[in-house]
Amino acid sequence: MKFRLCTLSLTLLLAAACNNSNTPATPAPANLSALTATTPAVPTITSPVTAEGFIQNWLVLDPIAIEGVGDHTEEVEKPMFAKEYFKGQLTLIPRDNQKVTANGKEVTWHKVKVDADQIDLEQFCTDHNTDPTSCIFYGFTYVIAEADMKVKLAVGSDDSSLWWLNGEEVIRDYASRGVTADDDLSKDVTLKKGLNILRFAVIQGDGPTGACARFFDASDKPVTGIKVSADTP
Ligand SMILES: [Ca+2]
Repeated sequence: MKFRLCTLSLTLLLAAACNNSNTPATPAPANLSALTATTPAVPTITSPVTAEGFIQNWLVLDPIAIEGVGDHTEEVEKPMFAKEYFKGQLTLIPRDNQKVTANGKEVTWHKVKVDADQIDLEQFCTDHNTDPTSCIFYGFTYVIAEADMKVKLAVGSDDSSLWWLNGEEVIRDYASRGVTADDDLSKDVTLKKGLNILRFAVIQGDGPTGACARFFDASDKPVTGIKVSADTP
């Protein structure tokens, strides 16, 4: 071990010696940057979920057009979910009316308050004069819990969808389907006391499109004691 450390030190010294003396220090590795990333503040404007636990408050990005949507299969859509369409796609803390450039086109985040259990993304496109076909939607909401709790995320989507809780992928389903509540259930995940962040991506082919989400507790009952928010402080 000592020898390896010495070798490492020597390598670093040689690298420093070879470096131009005016060159700034090497930037910190990406994992260190992540550790120092700003923690989002807890929103002051919050809303309850429905009596059945459904989340009604979201920030949704205008649809990003994608080519090749047809079969909602892993083979076709895995690369579509993997692609980076806009900077900070999975780390950005969006706010209402914020604009980002995705695939070279300006798109906007919109605050959405749904009346029913699901977000109607086709209606969302009508409301904002965008095209709800062959596209991918990104959504975001804060989930505020009063205590740590072990839960499962339950979602429905039209069509395929991918969901992240606090940066961790928890559900991915390739499917051509309408929105049905609880079509997909995550493994046990933890809602932390305080602020949590839930994100989704939905790939839409044609026709209707939408999504819904709620949490189930350890007794398989909908979690209703949480607050949600689409109001970034
Ligand atoms: Ca559809």
